[in-house]
Amino acid sequence: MELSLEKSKQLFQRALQSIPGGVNSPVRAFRSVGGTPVFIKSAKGAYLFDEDGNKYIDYINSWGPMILGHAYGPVINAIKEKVEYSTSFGAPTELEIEMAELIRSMAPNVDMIRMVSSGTEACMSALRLARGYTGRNKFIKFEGCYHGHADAFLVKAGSGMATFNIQTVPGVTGGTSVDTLTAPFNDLDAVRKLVAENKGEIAAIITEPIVGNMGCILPEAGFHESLRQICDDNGILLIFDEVMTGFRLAAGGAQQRLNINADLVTYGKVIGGGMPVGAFGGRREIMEHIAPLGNVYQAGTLSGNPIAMIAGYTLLKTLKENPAIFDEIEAKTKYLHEGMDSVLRKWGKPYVINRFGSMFSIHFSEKPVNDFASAAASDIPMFNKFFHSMLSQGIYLPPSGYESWFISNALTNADIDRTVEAAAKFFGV
Ligand code: HOZ
Repeated sequence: MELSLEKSKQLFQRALQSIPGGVNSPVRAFRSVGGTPVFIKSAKGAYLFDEDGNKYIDYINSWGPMILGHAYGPVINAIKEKVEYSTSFGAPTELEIEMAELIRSMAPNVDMIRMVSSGTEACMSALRLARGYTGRNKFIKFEGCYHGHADAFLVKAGSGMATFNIQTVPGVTGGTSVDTLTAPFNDLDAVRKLVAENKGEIAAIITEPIVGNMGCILPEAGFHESLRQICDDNGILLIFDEVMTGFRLAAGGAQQRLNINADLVTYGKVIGGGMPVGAFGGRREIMEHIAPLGNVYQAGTLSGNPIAMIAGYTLLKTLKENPAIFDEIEAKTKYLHEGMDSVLRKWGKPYVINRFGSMFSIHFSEKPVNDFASAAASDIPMFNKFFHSMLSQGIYLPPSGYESWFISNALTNADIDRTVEAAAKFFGV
């Protein structure tokens, strides 16, 4: 079936005149999968509706935050009520305290938390804090992990950097990236080697505990436990980037699911219920180095913005009060996994499904996909064909083989059945 995308095509042509690449974030331009990006008009529950009136089952969910589906009633009503009081003050509010207290009550090992406006800001600020606290400059990140677009992180990064095969970013100076050390995800020997070669110089190891920016990639048994130990033995801070996993995998995020305490943790879009929010938090003695208590400077007029706070607060409170949601959403993801598995097995060619909680991805690969090299070796052109077939059948997957799918609890088993049928049609089984 060919979708009618006339309006999207017109809008894209118009967008190209005034917005670089026609989009405000590269992956959504569809350049790697090809074709015209779909322009979205509205969304409700598990569905997206585009400008041409097409309906899609959504497996992106705004890259994570729509855990309870789009336009979730209590979040929308809370925003409507709050907006009457003005949209920004640049001054403290009681709601920010309530938000901080709520996050502390849910996330392990977070004594204090500072709000920012995006995951990028959260990771950038957490790294600055780790450097300021330890008095060291270098840090280790993993190949294919994406921690936002701050200069220091744009080395061997995943997400759009991987999608567009960008090796070095013009504008990021050698001086900025010289302190960024990289290791393959799941490769403890590489981490130990870097730590030994840079003894006493490494401020932090930052990782996505479950990676979502090279597809969904899982840690091997003992990986995070060993990272924790290496950090403890060497005075290095462990930073968990929970922009995707926080409050999605469990009330206490990946820290709770993996039973690992990070020293600092970063959050993003989830804690704004889809509004532009980020945060970084951790142990009191570290967080007390942030200005105005300490000299590690970090600031923002829109930090703790009341509309973003009420949206996030309402979502997180719902998740805290209804922990069964995490089981339900995981059961749905498992159901999707089983359905896709049965289709792909009949197809008979190599594939790998990775799943953790409500994160999921399919790589067309003969070998296990557990790091960037194995993700990059998968058949990306095959993914691109799969993406377009699914899109034309009303299933909206991430427009890149280097992104995780995110499942919402608004999704029904009937939606999943429809998704699996669409896949079966593509694979001819
Ligand atoms: N970097 C995001 C996914 N990892 C995509 C952001 C977007 O295009 O909205």
